[in-house]
Amino acid sequence: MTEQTVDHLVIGAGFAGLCAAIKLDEAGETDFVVVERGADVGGTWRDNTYPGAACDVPSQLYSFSFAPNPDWSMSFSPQPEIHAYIQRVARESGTLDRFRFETTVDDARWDEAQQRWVVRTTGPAGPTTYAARTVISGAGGLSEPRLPDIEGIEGFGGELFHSARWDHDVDLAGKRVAVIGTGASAIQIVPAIQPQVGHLDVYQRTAPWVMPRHDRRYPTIEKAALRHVPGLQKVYREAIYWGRESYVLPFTQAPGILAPVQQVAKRNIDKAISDPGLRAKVTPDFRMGCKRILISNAYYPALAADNADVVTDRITRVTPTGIVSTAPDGTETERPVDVIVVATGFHTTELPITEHITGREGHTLARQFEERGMAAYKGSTVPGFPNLFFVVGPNVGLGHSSMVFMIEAQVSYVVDAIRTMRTHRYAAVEVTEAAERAFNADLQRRMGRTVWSTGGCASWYLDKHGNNTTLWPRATFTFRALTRRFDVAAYAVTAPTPDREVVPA
Ligand code: N01
Repeated sequence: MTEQTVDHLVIGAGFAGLCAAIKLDEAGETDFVVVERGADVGGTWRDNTYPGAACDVPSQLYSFSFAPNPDWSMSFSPQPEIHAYIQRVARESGTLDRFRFETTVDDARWDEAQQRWVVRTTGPAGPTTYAARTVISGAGGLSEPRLPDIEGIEGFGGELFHSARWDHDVDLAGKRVAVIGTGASAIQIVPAIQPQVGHLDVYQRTAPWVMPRHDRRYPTIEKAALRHVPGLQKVYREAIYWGRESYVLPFTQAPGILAPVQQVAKRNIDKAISDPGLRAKVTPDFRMGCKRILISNAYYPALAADNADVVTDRITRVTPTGIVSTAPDGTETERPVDVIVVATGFHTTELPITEHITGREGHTLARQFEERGMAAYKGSTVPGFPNLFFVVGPNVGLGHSSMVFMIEAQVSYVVDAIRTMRTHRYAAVEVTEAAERAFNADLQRRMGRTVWSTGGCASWYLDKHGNNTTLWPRATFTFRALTRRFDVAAYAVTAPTPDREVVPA
């Protein structure tokens, strides 16, 4: 067992963890480690290698503001390019020497006497225990695949894998393939594999709204201009940012405004699908925006292809050789299948890392979230868990814009907290119950008017109590304003005096 003392321990090396590492380093907080269970940086963009994987937010915005990239090939870049971008930014940041790959966090426990987190990890060199002043979790909400609980699925005799764990050794050519799910991942997978498979069954529980994808390849001359014309990339970024931000009002206050946009999505169906039965099947029965709005020009044509079927009957069980579904009248149909692709999403409303984090009062954060609901102050801090910061914590997700923007805002809050702690020699900062409750009461009050609550759908945005614990219900610039400075008044602080006296902030 190795023991090591560090100032800061960052969990995860995706956009969030990497941003934290870079900004800590820039702030002179160089004594940190980043522990990452994968073998490389990239997080979700390392894990999601499925055919057709690409970002549905334009790359000029879905990238770090401090690391613009004039070389994006497309306005919506494919996954390999995004992963390569993250790798390059990591390499050029000079922080990689502090990344510990293939290292999992087994347990993080607050030690009140030491005023430090004791974090046990397992990595290639065996177990290590870190004593860290702060823990910054960039473990993300889309890291743990959610497998559907379907009778018999373990006994399936063919190949079966989750969209985020694509098995590239499986050759789909000519095979009978089933895709379960019709979310953001599935609608990219379906058109990418449909031309090569023998037969494709798409199991749809809820039809999504799918808008045309206005993608384009950047010509060489435009890339050269983006590289050489001062400020041009910033202009692109700002234009995309404000275009996206125009969705905030309809999403959060006036969902009716999206009615004409919904018509565009309907036309997208009618243009690609002539069969009225299939058109009806894929037309959503909830208001646009209630679930993530998807974009694709190829999804509906793929569903309309001769070798594809959309199955809307409920899946009742999986047999060793097929999938059995049941029609509303009780009729069962078994469809034979060689490969099942499970595109059923992630454990988003539980934040799996919280099972491994034990706070000041001796219980896990998962238990606290289970009892009180998943909530944090500004998506970042939780009472009972001093010096623990989230990047992409509760209610920081977006339905319309770039998560990288939110990540940068949140990291600036965390770094300012650490700066404040150093300046005032605080050993610990812990958000007060009152501040956290007031923040979330206001947030949930705002949720009442949003399309996510009123749009007539069931989505992973909502927890089992019907509370939206995942999305940010205001403008992203408001989030940035709220996180620009660490507001120590919302925190109880502990000074590093021998008697660990709590100092009112
Ligand atoms: O997962 P999802 P995803 N039986 O949870 C269905 C991000 N992302 O991996 O709608 C049958 O959205 C489920 O049905 P229903 C993005 O934030 C970003 O596609 O719940 N079906 C749904 O159709 C996104 O939101 C990009 O009724 C079952 C699907 O599976 C998030 O990742 C690209 C089922 C799950 O959809 C997750 O997307 C891709 C069951 N038991 C993903 N359980 C970008 O481009 C679930 N389903 C940035």
